[in-house]
Amino acid sequence: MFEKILIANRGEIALRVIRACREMGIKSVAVHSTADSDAMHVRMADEAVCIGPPPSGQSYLSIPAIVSACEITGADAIHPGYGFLSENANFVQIVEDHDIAFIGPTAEHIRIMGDKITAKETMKALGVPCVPGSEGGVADLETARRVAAEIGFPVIVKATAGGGGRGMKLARTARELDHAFQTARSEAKGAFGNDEVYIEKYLGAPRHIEIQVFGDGKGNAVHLGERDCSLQRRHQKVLEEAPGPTIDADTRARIGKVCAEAVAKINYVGAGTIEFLYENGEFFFIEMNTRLQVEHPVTEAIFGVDLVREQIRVAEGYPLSFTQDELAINGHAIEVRINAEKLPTFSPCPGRITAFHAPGGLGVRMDSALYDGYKIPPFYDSLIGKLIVHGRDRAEALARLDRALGELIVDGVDTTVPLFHALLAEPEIQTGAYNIHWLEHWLEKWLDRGQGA
Ligand code: MV4
Repeated sequence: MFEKILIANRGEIALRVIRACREMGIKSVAVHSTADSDAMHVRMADEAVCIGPPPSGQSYLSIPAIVSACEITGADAIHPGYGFLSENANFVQIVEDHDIAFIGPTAEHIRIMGDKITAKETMKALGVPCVPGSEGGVADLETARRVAAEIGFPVIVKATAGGGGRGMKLARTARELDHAFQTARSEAKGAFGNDEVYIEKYLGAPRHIEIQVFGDGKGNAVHLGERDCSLQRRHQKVLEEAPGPTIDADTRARIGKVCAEAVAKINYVGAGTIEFLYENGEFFFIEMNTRLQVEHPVTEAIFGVDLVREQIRVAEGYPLSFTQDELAINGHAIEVRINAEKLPTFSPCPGRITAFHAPGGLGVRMDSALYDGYKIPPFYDSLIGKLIVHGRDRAEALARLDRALGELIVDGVDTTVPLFHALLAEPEIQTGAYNIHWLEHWLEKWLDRGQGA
């Protein structure tokens, strides 16, 4: 049994992990930069270690500093949260070489899924449906033209080292292919030091549906249904919901089984998310995330499970605490991400919080590291809270979200809250009739009308 876990993160996700530790009787260690001495995660943990100056490269991303903090405090394990070092295979390797447990998948699985070509080949071989495209990498223009001619335009050129929307170029016609291919390669070289690219058929109006999976590392795995994360702005998720408004029980069981079996076969350990584009009733794998995701609470709400507790348990070698048959969906959950940002530009808005009140009541969860008088530092992500609502059905969840947003008070900085009030009034949000492009189009109109200004 772990006695002490170090959380290599900050903000609301650090609190999320500290809370799970406390419920399990495990001591927690916070790490923080000098900019975060007054942060909530430092106050809430049992111990705290300062690991460096404000820039994350010298603190939350500093492997020597984090491993040293582990040794000094005698922590047995590290929980990486999301972002920062959570999907860094080298970090995982170093942690394990120091006899510290990493709460997450193996370095090998992180490496496989971090390279998008290898990830796709692996998933394809495991029977997961993928977007039609090149077999592996495309090294020259001639091959690019041949592949594109085979699958048909439009096509998208993607960097194997990319992911999450970075390093992609669209070619609508053959005329655009040469340019798309060359710029994708040179941008990939510049951004990732790796110019390998692959080509896929471009899907015009899909939804982003992701399947939550969980493995025990010993050939057993379950799925916890899907989340619809189609509402994004510049590849940043804005609102997520579970179950997906367009996914029925049969469809869920089918794709869920494929995903659970795939990760079981590779002895995957811990939480994972298999991302799909979903169009005309078909799933197409795009990427796998080997971490706990920001939006995990919507899955927790409808399944009534604690995913962080489960991550800690399987990292200790315990079996999964639920079987697939025991996992049943109860109601509907929606999360909105609240950012300290100024509309209409969404520019970060750090500063002093002069008043904070979190909403409450039945079916309301607010994960936030804010408090009255807290000063949001300018060095990190602008996410300041996640509001998660749970209702018996989607309509109840939507009404509850509007109610809870009305109770929320964040004074002193601008936030994205006004956006959500407006979004909830839209028929497409009320009915769930949106795809990955809907939000950007709606925002353009909404901001043009001077809203949120
Ligand atoms: C695509 C696509 C259309 N066709 N791949 C963007 C993020 C990365 N995870 C994959 N992305 C896309 N890949 C094919 N073959 C459209 C996108 C995409 C997108 C995907 C999910 C959510 C929002 C998006 C916004 C723009 C483009």
